[in-house]
Amino acid sequence: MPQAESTVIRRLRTILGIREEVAAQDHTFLHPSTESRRHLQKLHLHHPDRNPAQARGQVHPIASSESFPSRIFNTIPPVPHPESTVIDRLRTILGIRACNARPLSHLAPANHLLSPRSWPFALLACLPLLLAPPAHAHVGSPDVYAEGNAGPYKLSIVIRPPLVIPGVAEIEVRSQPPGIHAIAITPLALTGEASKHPPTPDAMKTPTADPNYFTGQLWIMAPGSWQIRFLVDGNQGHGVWSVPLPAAAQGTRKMQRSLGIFLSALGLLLVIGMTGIVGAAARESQLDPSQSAPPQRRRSATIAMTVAFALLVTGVLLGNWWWKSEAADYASQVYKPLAMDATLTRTNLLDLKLRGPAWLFRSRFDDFIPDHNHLMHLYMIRWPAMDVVYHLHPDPIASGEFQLALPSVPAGTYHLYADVVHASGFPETMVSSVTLPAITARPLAGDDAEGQGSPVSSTAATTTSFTLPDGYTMVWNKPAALIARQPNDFTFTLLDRNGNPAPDTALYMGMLGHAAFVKDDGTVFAHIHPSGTVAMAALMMAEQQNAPASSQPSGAGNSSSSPSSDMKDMPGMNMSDTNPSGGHLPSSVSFPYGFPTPGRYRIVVQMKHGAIIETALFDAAVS
Ligand SMILES: [Cu+2]
Repeated sequence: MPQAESTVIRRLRTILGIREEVAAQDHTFLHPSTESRRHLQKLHLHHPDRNPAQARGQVHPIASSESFPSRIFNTIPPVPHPESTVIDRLRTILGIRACNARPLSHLAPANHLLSPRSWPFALLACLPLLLAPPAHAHVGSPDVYAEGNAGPYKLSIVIRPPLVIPGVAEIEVRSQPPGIHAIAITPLALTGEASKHPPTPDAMKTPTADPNYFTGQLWIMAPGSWQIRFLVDGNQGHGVWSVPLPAAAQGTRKMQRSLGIFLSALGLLLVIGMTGIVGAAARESQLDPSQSAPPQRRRSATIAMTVAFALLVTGVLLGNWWWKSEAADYASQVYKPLAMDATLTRTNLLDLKLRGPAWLFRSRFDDFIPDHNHLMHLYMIRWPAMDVVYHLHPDPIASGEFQLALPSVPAGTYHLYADVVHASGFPETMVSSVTLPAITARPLAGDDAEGQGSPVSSTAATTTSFTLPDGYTMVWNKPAALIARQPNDFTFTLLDRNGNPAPDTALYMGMLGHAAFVKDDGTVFAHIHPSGTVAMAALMMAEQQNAPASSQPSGAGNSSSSPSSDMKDMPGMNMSDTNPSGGHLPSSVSFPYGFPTPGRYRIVVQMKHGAIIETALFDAAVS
């Protein structure tokens, strides 16, 4: 028997993976006496090596003296957090790569609004839902176009944010100069603790033969104020740049009626079929094929079918209730625009009251931060001719209330577009309109600007030159074709009275130029700068975090773009209009942008020379 026993023991050892010499030290493993069991219990509770790492099943070297208990602890299988298991499975199902799918606890509290349990359901609930036109930063123009420097490399970036959250952001990069080996991208919160813990970056692909064109995708797991960090490696070393990305679910649309009818019919068929199966099972399952069912079995079949039908209907009703509650939960996260009431009080005092539902992290109206010098940038455009445009800067007088003493204004109805940026870096544009009488009041002052042109309907949308009131001219280097959603550089040059490039170009609110792209049906408004569509305040916040990231040891050259290195593109630090380089500023300015939809647009371009702010109007027909 002892021989047989040792064979069994050897086999068991092999199965359990216990090394011969280790097992030889303590046969109590397989023959535990009461004493050794007590010993084992004690070790289990008080083993000095037992630590949380072991509890998670991490490999631990076999200790010489207490080999077998250590080994036992080491064989404890990993005990994942139940929630993380569910999330991991869903990630696998949804194809979310681990590097992007960080535990939700890595998000800032403000971003942690979808509970880990609710987001997959929210995603499911909105799968068949299509979307309404988006609006938040800018109006109807959700794609991010940006241009900037990651160290020695110039990047032109397009980020197409997801329409539902969680969702995938599509990212394109065009780079210069050549010589970039790799670009990695990572999404992280713009502010808070989560902004200090970037997830493992994803490598971008070069899908075409062009080595300077990169594409990538990132999952945006929660609504909020995000940034995408670009880590570039190439011939000239390492560079980092971050682009803010305000992410919010844009809306839901009801299921198509025909699809609803089709699915309802299929569902009804399933319910009837299931009821029939239950009835047949109760009636005939225990009969031979040739036998017919006795009356008693027919009765019980009727009862079974009634019960089954009631249960199925209850299931359908509960499912409907679950679907509706999930849809309502998701709807609460859909972006709700901030509203603004504009009224003229006294002769020229424009009062702007903000109101709107508390939405996710927007619970207050007094957390705005200055964005290129001002808390609010107000574009006031006479409608529908779009022939008179003001760029003004109301001041806050109370929480959620701004006021402005209007300059002299011709009578008319004006569309108002007011840009603000929250402390989180999340920008919003409020839309309103106001009808004004002819106002004779103060002259323009400070950063205020005004421009007048011909009505948008009277021009042929072929304008490439605009004569300014002081004899200067602004010229648009217009691309041959303007196609919706295609990134373009919109380049404008200021010429003096002799038609030469303006020698006295100055910075206007820290930048070479400001542009507003406005669609003639009022559905699109975007206030753009040389660095793109991103709010300058948010861009500065992202930029300030890049210094530590670029000094990480992975970089070769370690030359992060510095805000002061290119003031005209990154006018973050000093918003004064003095020329930082002391020399001549370029007389041309370029804005990276892509029209969101086809149609007719008016482009309001502002540049400054000397102390004069010029406002030129151009028209574009977009196909
Ligand atoms: Cu601006």
